[in-house]
Amino acid sequence: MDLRNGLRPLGTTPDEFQRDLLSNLYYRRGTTVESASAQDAYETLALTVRDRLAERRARTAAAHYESNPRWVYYLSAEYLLGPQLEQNLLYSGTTELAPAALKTLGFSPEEVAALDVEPGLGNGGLGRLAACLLDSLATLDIPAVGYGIRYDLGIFKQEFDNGEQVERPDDWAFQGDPWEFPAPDDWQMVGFYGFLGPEGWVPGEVVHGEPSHLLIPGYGTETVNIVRLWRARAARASFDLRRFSAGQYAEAVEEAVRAENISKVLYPDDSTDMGRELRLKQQYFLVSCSLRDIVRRFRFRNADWDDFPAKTVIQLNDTHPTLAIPELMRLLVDEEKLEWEHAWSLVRRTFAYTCHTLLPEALETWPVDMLGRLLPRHLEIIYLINEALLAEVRSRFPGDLDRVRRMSLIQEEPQRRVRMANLAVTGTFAVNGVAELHSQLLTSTTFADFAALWPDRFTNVTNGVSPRRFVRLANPGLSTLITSGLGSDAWLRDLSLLSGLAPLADDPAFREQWRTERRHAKEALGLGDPGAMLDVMIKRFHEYKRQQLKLLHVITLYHRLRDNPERFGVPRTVLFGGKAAPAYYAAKSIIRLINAVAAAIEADPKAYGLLRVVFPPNYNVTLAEKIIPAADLSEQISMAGKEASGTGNMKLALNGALTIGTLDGANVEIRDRVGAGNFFLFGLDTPAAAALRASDYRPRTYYDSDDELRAALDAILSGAFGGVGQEVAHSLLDRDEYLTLADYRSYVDKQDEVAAAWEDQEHWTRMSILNTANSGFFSADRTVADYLSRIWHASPVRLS
Ligand code: B1H
Repeated sequence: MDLRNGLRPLGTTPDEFQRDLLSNLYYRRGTTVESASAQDAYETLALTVRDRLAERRARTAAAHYESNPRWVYYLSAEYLLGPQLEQNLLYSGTTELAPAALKTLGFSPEEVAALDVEPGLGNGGLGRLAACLLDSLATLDIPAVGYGIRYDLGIFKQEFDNGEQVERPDDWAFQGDPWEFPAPDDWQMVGFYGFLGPEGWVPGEVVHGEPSHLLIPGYGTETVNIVRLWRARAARASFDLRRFSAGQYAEAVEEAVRAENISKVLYPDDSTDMGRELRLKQQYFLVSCSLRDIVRRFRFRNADWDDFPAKTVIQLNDTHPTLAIPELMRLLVDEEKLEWEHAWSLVRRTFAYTCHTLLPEALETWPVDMLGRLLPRHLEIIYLINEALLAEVRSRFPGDLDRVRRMSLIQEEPQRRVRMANLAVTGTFAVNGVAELHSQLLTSTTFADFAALWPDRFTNVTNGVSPRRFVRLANPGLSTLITSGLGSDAWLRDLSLLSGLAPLADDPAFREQWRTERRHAKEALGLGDPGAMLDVMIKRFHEYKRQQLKLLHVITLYHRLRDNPERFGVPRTVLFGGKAAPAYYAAKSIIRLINAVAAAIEADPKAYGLLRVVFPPNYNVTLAEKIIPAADLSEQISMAGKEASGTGNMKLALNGALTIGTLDGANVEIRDRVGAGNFFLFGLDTPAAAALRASDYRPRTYYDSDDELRAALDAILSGAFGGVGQEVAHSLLDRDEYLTLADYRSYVDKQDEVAAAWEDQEHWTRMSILNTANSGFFSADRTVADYLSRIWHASPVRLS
C-alpha cells in the first residue's frame, strides 16, 4: 500500500516501532537514550503514535478533498477530550508495541502514562459530549471538523483546604502538548469594537486567531478527523520597544496581553454567564475564526454560494456559538454582497442548534449595550432578524402582543438584553434536546411559542457516550469478558450487540467472572473497602443535582449505625466526585459539608468497616475512567424536570452499575431499556415536582414529620460536623428550591431496598449484567446516527 506521493506507511512490527521511537528520540526530541527523561520518553512515544495517525489523516484529507462531501462542522466552546495516549495507542493498533519499545528507553508504561495530561477544555457533560460525538463521527467515517478554543488554562484544578474547595490554575500545556499540530499560517483576523461608518463596520481592535489541531481517529477504521482549536494572538508585533527601553515593562506588552487574554482561560461556570465581556469576546472569537475557516474550506472545491447549505451543516453546541448566525449574515451581506433574503435563506439552511438545559437561569442573554459596543454590526443584524421574526409572529397570531414580547430576540425588562436561545431557534433549521423527556419539555415549556410557530423545527437526539473510552479503555477487564461472552469484539463498533449478554445473566459461571472483574476494578481504584458496595455520585455540583440529598442519606446511615451497629446491614463506601463553580457559594458549602461529614465518620471507630465517605479531589475524565468501572451504585437523583440528559448515568449503567434515580433526563430511557426491575426508581416525577413547587411548598412539614430527616438536619444545625454546613441546612429548611426534603423519605426507603438487593449477590450480579446488556442504545455512535438521519444528512466517505 502506498500513500500519495510515494510515501510508504509506517511499520507495524515491534522492530519498526522501536526504530521509529529511537529516531524520534534523536531527531525530534534531540536527545539520547542515556540522557532521556521520563518526559522525553512520553513525548517520544506520543510522537511515534501520532505519526501513525497522521499518516491516516493525510489519506483521510485526500479522500475528503476528492469527494467534495457535505461536511459536518461542530462548534463548541468546550471539549473534554480526556487523556490521549492510551486512546491513540488503541486506535492506532500500537498498544502492544509500546511497552517493549519504552523499555529500551528505560521507562515503564505506567510512569510514562502518568505524564499524559488531559486537556481540560470543558466544564462537564456538555464538553465531554462534544468529545464523544467527534469520536463517533470519525468512527462512522463522516467528514467532520470540530471547532473550539485552545484555552491556555483549562477547568481549574480542585484541591481541598480544610475541606473547602480551592481552585488552582490548570496550565495543562505547560510542558507543551505533543498531540497538537500548530498551523500558525492558517491564522484568521477577528475585529472587535469600533463603529459603523458609511462603508460598514470599522473595528477598533483586531486580534489574530491561530489554529492548531488534534487528531480524532475513528475506531476500527482508517478515518482520522480533526478538532481545530483557536488561540488568540496580538495582531501585529505589538511589543512596544520604546516603552520597554524606558523601563515600562508591563505597558510594553499591554496590547499583546489584552489580545491573548481572549483564549487565556475556560470560564468554569456551567450555569450562568459570568466573566461578562471577556466571555462574549471568546464566543465571537471562536465563531469568527471558525466561519472564515469553514468558508475557506468550502471554496477549495466550490464556487457558488447556493451550494453552501448542501455542502455544510454547522451544529451549535448550546448557545455559546450562536453569534455564528449574525456573523455568517455579515460575511454574506457585507463582504460577499448577497441580498439579505438570499443570505438569510442560506444561513437558515446551514445551522442547527442543540439545547442542553431546562434551567431558565442558564439561558444566555447579553446586555444590548455590551453587545452593541463590542459588535455594533452584529447587533444591527440581530435587530433586522428580529423585525422579520416579529412580523411573522404578528401575522400568524394577530393581536397577541404578549406572544410577541415573549418571542422577541430582545428582552426589554429589567434591562435590554439579547436572548441567545431565541436567536438560535430563529436562525436554524433544526433544534434538538438531548433526551426524550428534555426535548418534550423544551417544546412544551422553554420553546413552546416557537414550537407553535415552527413545529417541524424541533426534534430529539438522545445523548450517548463513547464505548471505546468508557468501556474498552476505562474497563479493560470487563471488556475482555464481554468480548469472550459475545464471541467477538464487534460490540465496540455496534453497541447494540451487547444484548447478546442477556442470556449469560442466567449463567452462574459467567456471573462469577463478572463479579471478579468488577472487584478487580474496585481494587484498582483503591478507595474504600473492596468488599463494600461502592455508591458513587460523580458530576458537577449543583443544587438541582441534589448532592445534598445524598448527604442527608449518608448522615441517616451514620445515625443508624451509631444507634444500632449490629443491625446496620450492608457496608458501603460512598464516593463523591465533582467541582463547583468558584462563585457558586451554595454548592461550595455542600462540598465543605461533605468533607466534614466524611471526616466525622472516618474518626468514629463505630463506622469502621461499615460506612465510609470518600471524596477524591479534582474529578475529571482521567479519574472518571477509574471510578466508573468500580461503581456498584449510580446516583442520578436530580429533581425531576431539571437534568437535560446526563451522560454519567449512561457510562455507569454500561459498566454494570445499578442506578438509583428519579424520572429525569435520560434516566427515563435507561430505565425503559434496562427494565424497571433492574433500576431503583424513587421520587416525584416532573409534573408532581412542578405542581408541588407551584403550590405553597413548606419544607418544614417534612422536617416536622420525619424523625430520621429531622435528626440528620439537627445534627448539621447543632454543629456535629465541626460546625460546618449550617447554611446548607437552613437553605433546605427555609426554601429547598429543589424539593430535597419532599423526596427524602422516598429516597431513603429506596436505598433500603438497594441494600437488601445487595445482600443477594447472585441477583445483584444478574441485574448488573442486564444493565450492561440493555444499554447498547447509549452509544454515541447511535447518537451520531440519529443526528445524521434527523439533522445532518451527511454520508460516510471511506478511505480506499
Ligand atoms: C449542560 C451546560 C452548560 N447543560 C453553560 N448546559 C455552561 C451550560 O460555561 N457555561 O456557561 C457550560 C455548560 N451543560 C449539560 O449537558 C446538561 O446539564 C447535562 O444534563 C447533559 O447531559 C450535558 C450534555 O448534553
